[in-house]
Amino acid sequence: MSHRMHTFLIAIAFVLVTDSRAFPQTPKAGPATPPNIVFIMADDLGYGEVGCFGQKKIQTPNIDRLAAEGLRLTRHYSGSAVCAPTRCSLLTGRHTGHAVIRGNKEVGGWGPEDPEGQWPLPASEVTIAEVLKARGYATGAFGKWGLGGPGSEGHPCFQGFDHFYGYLCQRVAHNYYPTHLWRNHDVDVLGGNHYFSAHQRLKDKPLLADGSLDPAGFDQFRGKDYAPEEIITELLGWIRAQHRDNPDRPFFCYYPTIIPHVALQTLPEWTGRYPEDWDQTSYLGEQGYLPNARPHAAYAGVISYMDHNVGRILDLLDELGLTDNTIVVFTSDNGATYVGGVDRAFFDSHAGLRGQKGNLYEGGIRMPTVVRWPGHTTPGASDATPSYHPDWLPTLASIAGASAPADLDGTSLVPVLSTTPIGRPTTGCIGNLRRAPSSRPSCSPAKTGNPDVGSPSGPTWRSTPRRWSFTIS
Ligand SMILES: [Ca+2]
Repeated sequence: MSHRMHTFLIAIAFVLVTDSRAFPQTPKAGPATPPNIVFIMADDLGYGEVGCFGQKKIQTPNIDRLAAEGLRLTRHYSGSAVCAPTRCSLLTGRHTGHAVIRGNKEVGGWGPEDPEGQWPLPASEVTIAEVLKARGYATGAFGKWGLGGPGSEGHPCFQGFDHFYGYLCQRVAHNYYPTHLWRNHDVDVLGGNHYFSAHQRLKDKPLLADGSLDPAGFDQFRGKDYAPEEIITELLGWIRAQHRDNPDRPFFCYYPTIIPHVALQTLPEWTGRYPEDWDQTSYLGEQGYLPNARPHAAYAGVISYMDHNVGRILDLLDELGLTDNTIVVFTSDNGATYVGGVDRAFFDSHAGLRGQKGNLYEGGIRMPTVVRWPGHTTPGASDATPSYHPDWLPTLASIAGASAPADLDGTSLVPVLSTTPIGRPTTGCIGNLRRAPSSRPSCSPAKTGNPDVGSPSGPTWRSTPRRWSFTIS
């Protein structure tokens, strides 16, 4: 075993395997006025894809600002290596050995008339939103839900959120120009868009008469109403309304943006910020999702647009005088993708870490994470304490002075945020579990096509009746 692999495996063992029973989550006396909480989660953003985590090509000045004013967590891990189980782990404080959503299990279908949604989060689960709502918080979610479709018990409005706007269904979120989004239980029609599949190919490169590329040949993969812009507009309006109508009531704003998850559908003004010579060839859809005339520039552009939206939130907090009493967290849900025209090597998307989305190697699960908590985090600091998404429920409950369920897997990071070392227990798991709790979990190398998944030298699974955990081979 190489030294690098050995180091990696130790890290996996240390981080991924936690047992909260050694750390009961005793509610703590909270402050008289709990802080507002803005929790931003990117979608498929790699560890090295923002400037403050080493990115050289993609401009992310606002996330970098957040890091300069806050704390970087340099060994913070996602709840899973794909979308839905990460969201479940994050919101319920349980790792994928205990969490009820363990894979992107679909409900409905891929056609425009098929029902939307993924396997719903059961009503019995307690989410961060429910914990904070019980403490008096206003709660809003904006972006990609993925834990239950329309009318299901997993719907965000049945899981503690007063207000939801965005995509309920992850499949629909493959298209940045959907025919509709959801506002609470109601369809919000995006009248400027017409339905088209987010999974298409161009047989031939579209050319002009002189043989040069015809950019208009890619226009069929765009609409007029750009969902990420609709979502950030709703979010900013909601924060503004909270401040106007309930200035003494703290809020929890959960922003699981769809960016930079493919399809590559970037606003032209953001693609145009990056060099023409980055893209000698177009992406015609060979690896799924949608073609793009300038895939490198589009990928960098959409991340910079996401960063711009982070900046709009920070600017609004400044404008409303809320910055000093608002904790802002930025993280991602899993590593960068390997499909849809994304070039991880070009961007060094994982800062040299092995693996990618869908992997349980570092590239799949170590997340670029920043926390700004004025008066607590040290500006410009970083901390390498292993931590992961299930830690956020007990952390935010502690900060808010709210009561959290006792049987969580996460551990409060409040000491870490104040740069105080904590010891961590050493059992638990992060998994990419695609099956029901009663069946054997799988990393499904055949499905992902990733040679790193389930390789002989990688983590393997061991099961007990209510518990899954890594063993290290
Ligand atoms: Ca994702």
